[in-house]
Amino acid sequence: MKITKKMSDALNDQFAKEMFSAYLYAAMSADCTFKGRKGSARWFFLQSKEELDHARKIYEFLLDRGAKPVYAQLDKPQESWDSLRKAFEASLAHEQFISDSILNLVKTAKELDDTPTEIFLQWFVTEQIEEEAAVEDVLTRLEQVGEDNRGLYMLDRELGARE
Ligand code: OFO
Repeated sequence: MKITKKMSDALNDQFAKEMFSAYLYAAMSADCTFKGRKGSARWFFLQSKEELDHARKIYEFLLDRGAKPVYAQLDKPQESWDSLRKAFEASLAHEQFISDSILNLVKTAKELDDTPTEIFLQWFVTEQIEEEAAVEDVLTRLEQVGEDNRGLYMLDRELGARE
């Protein structure tokens, strides 16, 4: 079932957004490593890897539907965040942006009567719920810890236990 140009262009835009997500989280990981937050660095590094998997799913779907994945030029991500809390707030804002983008893709697939793409996107809709919830959970814990250095140290260690 060959895909329309409009749908493949929209999916290629999403492919670029997922690649940027990987780039953004890699930058957050580097910033945390530099500042001695090794646990958070690991958390963001694993998140970056997950984003590459998201991009890969779109890459494979495009090829399966007879369209070519295109590697777009990516923006330079921010390179430093004032605090762990600021980094996770930026992460939540980014995930909300990605969720909106996925929902717009679903709309486009519906308008084009493209059922395979609509079904393919269901995984991303569910994934976005999980991603937003995971970041919100970290933000709640950061709020509880406040400026307490020992609490921040413990939380950083916990984040480093992410599988
Ligand atoms: Fe963070 O979910 Fe993809 O982009």
